Amino acid sequence: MIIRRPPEIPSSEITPEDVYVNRRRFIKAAAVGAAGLAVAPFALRGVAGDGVQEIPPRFRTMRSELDEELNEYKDVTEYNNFYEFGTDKRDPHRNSGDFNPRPWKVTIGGEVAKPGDYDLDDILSGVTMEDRVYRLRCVEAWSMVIPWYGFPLSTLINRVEPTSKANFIRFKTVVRPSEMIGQRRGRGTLNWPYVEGLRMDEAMHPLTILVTGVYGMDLPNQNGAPLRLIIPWKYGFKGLKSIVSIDFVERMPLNTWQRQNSFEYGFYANVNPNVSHPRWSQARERRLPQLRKNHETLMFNGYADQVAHLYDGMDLERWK
Ligand SMILES: Nc1nc2c(c(=O)[nH]1)N[C@H]1C(S)=C(S)[C@@H](COP(=O)(O)O)O[C@H]1N2
Ligand SMILES: [Mo]
Repeated sequence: MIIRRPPEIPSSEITPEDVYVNRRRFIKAAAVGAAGLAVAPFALRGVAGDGVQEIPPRFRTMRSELDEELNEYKDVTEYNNFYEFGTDKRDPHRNSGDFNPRPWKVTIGGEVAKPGDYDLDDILSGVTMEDRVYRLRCVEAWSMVIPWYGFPLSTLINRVEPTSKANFIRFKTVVRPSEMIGQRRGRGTLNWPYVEGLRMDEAMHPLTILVTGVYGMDLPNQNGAPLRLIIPWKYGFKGLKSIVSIDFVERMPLNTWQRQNSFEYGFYANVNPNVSHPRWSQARERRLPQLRKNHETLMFNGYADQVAHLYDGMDLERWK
């Protein structure tokens, strides 16, 4: 996002069309077979390449609420933004193998009755995990449909009992230059730690989730293991990864991309097809694995009915 290139996708990020077309054609052809055989194409879309698990069967028929197909596990886990591991879309998958997300603690502080260093296992004990299929719309104008595995952020907020002064929440990503090549001296692209923030009503909204998995399995390192945030009506950069601290604060915190370039990025970052990025239009998006902007971008990324009221009376061009 900081690299000044023409707005279209750089050629280095584009998988040759024939690769995708052939793969898709193959999957389609296989899928018309008998019901029993329909398992086979799905397994092909699984994690077999990584050699560990198979995608759980419930994802075979899962679609988004707008009846969209899920993106393949491979798209979700090999095309990432996680600048701590490098700025190329393939870097996080390639460079995050040495990162160790267990054990993990999250420091919760600021305006709460129950601050402390919480063990992740303790945070997760007693919460009900669920699959949530959301569109992820990156500010760079590409998108995916992803089955996250997580729980509402509000569950954790209620547990730590914010005070009446808690108007916003500030989140931080871990800093571990020894395991994160992008954080090493001289490689600097951003100021670390990566920080993000939400207004309390946004944080409490039932669509806002803390995520520990994708496709029902633990998050791979490149997707923000072991705990990350997802706010589906906002640009992807609000969903910070590998969270180590959550602070309840009175004033609106500064977030990484706003600090980096406040002309281009704001605090709210609500998906809005009517407000262009200074360097490109946000009216359309490229749904991976497509090469062209083949989808219209929807207001609030398609979640307007649920969230538009949060911004009643706000000038969305000013509060971008
Ligand atoms: N700590 C951290 N979190 C981050 C980023 C990052 O560079 N560092 N990139 C953001 C951006 S721009 C996007 S689009 C999403 C991508 O999430 P995904 O790779 O799981 O699809 O993560 C967000 N969270
Ligand atoms: Mo993004």
